[in-house]
Amino acid sequence: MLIKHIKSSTLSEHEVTDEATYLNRRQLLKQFGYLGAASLLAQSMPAQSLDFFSNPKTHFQRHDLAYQQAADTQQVLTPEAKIISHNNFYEFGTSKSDPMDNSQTFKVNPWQLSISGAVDKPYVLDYDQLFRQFPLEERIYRLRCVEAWSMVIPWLGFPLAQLIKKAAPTSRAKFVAFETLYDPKQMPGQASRRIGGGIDYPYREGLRIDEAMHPLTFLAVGLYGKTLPPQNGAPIRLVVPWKYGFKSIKSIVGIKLVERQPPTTWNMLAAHEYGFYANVNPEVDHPRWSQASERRLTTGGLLARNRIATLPFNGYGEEVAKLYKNMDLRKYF
Ligand SMILES: Nc1nc2c(c(=O)[nH]1)N[C@H]1C(S)=C(S)[C@@H](COP(=O)(O)O)O[C@H]1N2
Ligand SMILES: [Mo]
Repeated sequence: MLIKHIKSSTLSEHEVTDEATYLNRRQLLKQFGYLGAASLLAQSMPAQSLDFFSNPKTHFQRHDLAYQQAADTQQVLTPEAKIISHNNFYEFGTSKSDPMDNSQTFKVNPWQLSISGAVDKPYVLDYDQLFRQFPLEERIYRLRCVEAWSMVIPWLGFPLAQLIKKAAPTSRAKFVAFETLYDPKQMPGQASRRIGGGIDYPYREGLRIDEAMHPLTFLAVGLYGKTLPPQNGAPIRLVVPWKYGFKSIKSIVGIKLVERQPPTTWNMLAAHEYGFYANVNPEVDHPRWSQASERRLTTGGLLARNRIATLPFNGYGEEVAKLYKNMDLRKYF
């Protein structure tokens, strides 16, 4: 198999790549470029840390933009332990610890992701192809949940645009519809409305085609240099950094190019609270709470409860505000 999949539940302390080591590795990558850094790392890192960074077969690419962005804004990466234990993945239960607790036997291999609909060349990717079909990059993105907490996460993956282009979309492709795996035997939240928060599964999401093709829109197959743990959406999940986290659908099996705006899970559940667009917007409050600020989950201790101002489009406005130029963002929230 291409990448060793370490189950987070079975990890002992020394096996977890700590954030300091991780940052050093990023430093190395920056100084020497990927190839030089990779060979250095292969010699200096303990065997259990061998992963995307040190495996020449994974085509990992340095992504200067991401590093630049992190340095400029002085973002502190959220510790890996937090990212993999504080999750929203209602298929495995509605409390923050449920996804980690209930997903460790979730089978991600074999997997099939189909790309279909208004395209000339529909295709299917199997598990190995998810990691090999497109060059992998690292992107450090802020993730802002609609519940007003946020993290800074180093993802590994590739732009959604590459996957879509390969399918040769037709002129009828105006939106993209995404679907999570439906497997109630593996996902207790799909087997019980009580456990699954009353959602009508499979979980569904959607983007306008120009949003989907935007270079920031990302499909992640890893985080912190390793394959995704199940609770974060293994083996492949969407990441749209300027939108509320619920748009970033996990464990995707279907991507369909469609003519009309597709139904989306949270909008179906409560249309007055969750819009189709769901762009992060400090000026448009959720009916039940303010969106003006957020709790940034960073280091432990006091900083873990850091309250910071929420930025329009989650701080990515320079890149994406133009997509919504003539739209009333109060109406299209
Ligand atoms: N299939 C599916 N995808 C999902 C969710 C979910 O419940 N089911 N929750 C969403 C929400 S509300 C958020 S904030 C992010 C959380 O991603 P993370 O757990 O990796 O931080 O996943 C999103 N994707
Ligand atoms: Mo969320």
